[in-house]
Amino acid sequence: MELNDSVRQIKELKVQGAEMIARFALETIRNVLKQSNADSAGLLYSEMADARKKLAAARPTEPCMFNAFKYVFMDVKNESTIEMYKSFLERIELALKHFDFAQQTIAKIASQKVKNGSIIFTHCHSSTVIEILKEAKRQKKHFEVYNTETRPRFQGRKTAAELAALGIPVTHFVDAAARYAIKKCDVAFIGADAITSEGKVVNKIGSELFAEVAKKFEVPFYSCTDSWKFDVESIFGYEKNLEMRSETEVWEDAPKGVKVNNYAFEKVDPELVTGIISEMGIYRPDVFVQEVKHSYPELFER
Ligand code: RUB
Repeated sequence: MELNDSVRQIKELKVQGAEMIARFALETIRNVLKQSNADSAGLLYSEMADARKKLAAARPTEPCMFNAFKYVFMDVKNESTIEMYKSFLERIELALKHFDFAQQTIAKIASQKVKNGSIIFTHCHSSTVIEILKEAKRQKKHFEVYNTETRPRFQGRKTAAELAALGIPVTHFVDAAARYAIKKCDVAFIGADAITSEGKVVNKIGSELFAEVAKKFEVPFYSCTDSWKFDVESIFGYEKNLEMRSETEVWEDAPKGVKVNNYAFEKVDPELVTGIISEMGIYRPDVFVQEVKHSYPELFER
C-alpha cells in the first residue's frame, strides 16, 4: 500500500465508509513507517506527519480517521528513531484493535434489536451495520433487510450484494421508494460519519429524510457507530462542511444552465434518532455526547 496510491483510492471512493477509511489510513501509515529509511527521529516524524496530512486531505470530513491519527501521534516518544518507531507501531496496532473491539461490541449490542421475523431498514453501505446483521444471522435469527440504492454512487448495491452473499434475504429499493420500504420495517440501522457535540448524526444524504419517515411510522431509528466518530472540533463551533461531490456523479452531461447539487452527506436532527449504538452502549444522542466526554475528557479541553 503505497501512500499516493492509498490517497487516490480514498479520493476515488475505492475505499469508502468512515471506519474502512480510518483503518485503511492506519494501515497505510504503518506501511510508510515500515518502509522508512529515516536515520533520525526528526526525519521519521516528518515523514509520518506528511503521510497523515495527505491522507486526511483525501477525505477531509472524516473524524474517525482524524481521531485515529490523533491517537497514534499522541504520546510518540522523541528520544531516538527506534523509540519513535516502536511508539508509532504500538499505537497503530492498538488503534486497529480498538476498531475490531468496537465493531464486535456494537454488533453484539445492536443484534439484540433484531427479532425473529423482523424487517430491518438500512441505507448506503456501513461496515458497522453489516457486522450487526452478520451477528444476528450467526445467532440464527430469521429476518430480512430492505435497503436503498443510494444514488449517485450506489453504495446500497454493495450492501445488498454483501447481504445476499451472506444468505440474508434482502430487497433493494430506489431511494424514492424509502417511505414505502420503511413503513413495513421494524427497525432502521444506519451508520455515521460523524457525531457532533450537539448530538447530530452526520451520514449519507437521505439519512434525515428517512429518519423523518421512520418517526412518522414509529420505526425505531438507530445510528450504529464507533465512538471515535465524535467530531471534536464541533465542540468549539467548527462543524465540518458537508462534503459536496462532483456534479457529474449525478448527471454526466447535464444541459447548459442546469445546476446540479450533489451533497454527499447530511446531519440528522437528534430528535429523530432513537439511539446511538456504540461500543459504550445504547444512548440517546445527548447522553452519548456525555459518555464520550466521560471516556475521553482530554477531547473537551481547549
Ligand atoms: C458511507 C456512509 C456510511 C458511514 C458509516 O459514505 O455514509 O454510512 O461512513 O460507515 P461513503 P461505517 O460511501 O460516501 O463513504 O459503519 O463503515 O463506518
